[in-house]
Amino acid sequence: MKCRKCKEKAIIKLYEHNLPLCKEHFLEFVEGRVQKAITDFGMVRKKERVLVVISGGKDSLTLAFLLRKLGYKISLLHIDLGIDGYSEISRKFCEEFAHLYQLPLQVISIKKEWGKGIKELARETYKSPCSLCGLVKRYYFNKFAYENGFSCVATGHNLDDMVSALMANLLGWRISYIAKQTPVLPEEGKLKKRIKPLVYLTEREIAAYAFLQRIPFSRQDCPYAYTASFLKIKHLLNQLEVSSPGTKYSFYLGFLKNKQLFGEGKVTLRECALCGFPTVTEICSFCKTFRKEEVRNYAGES
Ligand code: Q46
Ligand code: ZN
Ligand code: ZN
Repeated sequence: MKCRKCKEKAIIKLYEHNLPLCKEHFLEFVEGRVQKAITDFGMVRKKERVLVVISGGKDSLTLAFLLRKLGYKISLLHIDLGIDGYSEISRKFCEEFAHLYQLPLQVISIKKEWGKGIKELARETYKSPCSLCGLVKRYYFNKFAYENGFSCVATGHNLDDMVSALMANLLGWRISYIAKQTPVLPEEGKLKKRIKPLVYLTEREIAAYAFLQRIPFSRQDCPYAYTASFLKIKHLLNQLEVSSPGTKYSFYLGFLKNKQLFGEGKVTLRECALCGFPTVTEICSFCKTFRKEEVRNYAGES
């Protein structure tokens, strides 16, 4: 198999594009896809400050690596979830990455903030670890970006993540969530812009890029990953992709062309009466979950 561009030995075939590439041209391809996504969707300009959220896994660390290589001004944020036997390793990879590439890293520790890890907090608040984790991460990313003058928050969601989330929401006809599966969610008041520059790349392409660039990343899975229903959808979509290469890519591009069918996913936001951050209700979900006493006092006063 020869590289389509230079006829040297190919190291990978991108089935969805029917494209064999050598190492040099594959690296160029990946970098080009990230820059194209940034340009196509007007994600960010080089002079703006980007907060890259990293978990220690391959997608978020590869995103940080790529944005740095492409010349964007980035800082890193890691949320230490306090999951014993998992979070220590994730954090170590984030710290090593920041040190290796000389990037500023901020760590928010849930145990330090709330005295307990996600597992214990989930039990106390009658939520599943994943729904609490999602709530906590979204709240802290946004708060940190807002309070520290970042223009946007970048996450490592790839094409497989976007397509499986889209599919899961389509199966449940959650229209407002469907509308939100876009590469950019615009800024709204204190809600910072969120961008997904890896949206044109598959998990396989990112893994190959990380391997070739020798990016050290954690290979462990979160102990709660098995509970996420979209993983089953990811698996089904992968089977479909084997028989019909390019299905995921064309499905997602088709969504972007037709997304107006699902409305704009816009809701009227106001500021939380307790913390001041955006919410659709009087008090945000974060405060309802973590500031129960203040919520009771507020309800008593009003
Ligand atoms: S980290 Fe958090 Fe995931 Fe672990 S607890 Fe669930 S949501 S599975 S991306
Ligand atoms: Zn080549
Ligand atoms: Zn609040």
